[in-house]
Amino acid sequence: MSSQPTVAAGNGSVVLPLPPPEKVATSGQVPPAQQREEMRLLSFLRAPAVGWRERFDCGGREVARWFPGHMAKGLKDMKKRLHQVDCLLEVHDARIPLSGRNPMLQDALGVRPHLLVLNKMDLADLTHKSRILECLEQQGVKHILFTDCLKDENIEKIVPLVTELVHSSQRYQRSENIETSMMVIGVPNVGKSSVINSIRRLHLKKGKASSVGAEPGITRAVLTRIQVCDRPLMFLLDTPGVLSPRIESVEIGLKLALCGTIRDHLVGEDVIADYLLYTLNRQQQFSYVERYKMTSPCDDVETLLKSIAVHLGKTRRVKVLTGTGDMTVTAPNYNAAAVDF
Ligand SMILES: Nc1nc2c(ncn2[C@@H]2O[C@H](COP(=O)(O)OP(=O)(O)OP(=O)(O)O)[C@@H](O)[C@H]2O)c(=O)[nH]1
Ligand SMILES: [Mg+2]
Repeated sequence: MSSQPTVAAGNGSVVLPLPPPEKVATSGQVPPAQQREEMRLLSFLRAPAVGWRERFDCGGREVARWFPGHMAKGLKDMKKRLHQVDCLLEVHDARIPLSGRNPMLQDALGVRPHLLVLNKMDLADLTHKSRILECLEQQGVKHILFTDCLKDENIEKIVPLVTELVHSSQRYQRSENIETSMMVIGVPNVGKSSVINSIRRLHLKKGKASSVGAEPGITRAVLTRIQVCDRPLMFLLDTPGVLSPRIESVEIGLKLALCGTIRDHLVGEDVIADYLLYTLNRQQQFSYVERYKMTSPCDDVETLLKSIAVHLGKTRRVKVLTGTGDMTVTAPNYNAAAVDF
């Protein structure tokens, strides 16, 4: 009997012999995109017959615990500086374009023209871009731009768009000013400081003016004005990320956590990993099977983390109590596995 895996049709007949995984992964003739599609198909076909979880069990978690109180101060400081500002540049993560924006920012500061920049487009699936734009327009967002700070894609569109917005709006007591001032707002870690640095690099050929980091909470206070362009003369005010204290649901909180907007330890690395696993499975994205050399996809986070820990060789020493005293044993390091996932 052949040892090749097969998939049985509903009527019991065998319909599709599957090549062994290594054959697919190493075949030199197959283009990488096709190889990836084959791997996806292969993982899908090896998936358990039972369906994936229909719902994510949030286990009675409370969103309120995830939001640090100091953010209220940030918002207060922003309001104080609003009189120096002609336009709001709201940066958000393009991977979650319809969730997790902070409505308080708009409520408190929204008297100015507003441009929504959906950054990190390099990490987002933009297949349904026109649908996203439609939904946002229905929510009243009129000016939207997708950007990627790593390649400066679309960054050059920001200055002309802001100039046009400011010229076609009421400038209040700032009408005598020749320069334009923008305030960059948004939830933490979406790339606000990176957008500022990219605009500045593009127009002034100057280096970083605002600190950037992979953790949320890098920008701590409303900063002094940073010049980003000469012609037209334009300044930007960087601000700390501010989350909404009234986040709509735990699931939206988990999406924000997955995008690095909330510090991992506040939510729990294993919970974030479990939500990612749930999302990937529902979208039939099984590349993790190949990445961690697993035999098939799974829907149980403990099984997943154990496989990852074993694959990465991530273990930790733990003390266990036995009848004859303490014993130190080596166990999989679930936390390290969750961080890698
Ligand atoms: N892939 C990708 N990463 C980005 C992009 N823009 C920023 N980043 C990364 O995202 C992380 C956060 O960037 P920051 O510019 O510090 O974000 P921020 O919104 O200012 O963060 P806080 O000041 O903490 O609120 C950094 O690791 C950046 O390198 C992008 O367009 N694509
Ligand atoms: Mg910042």
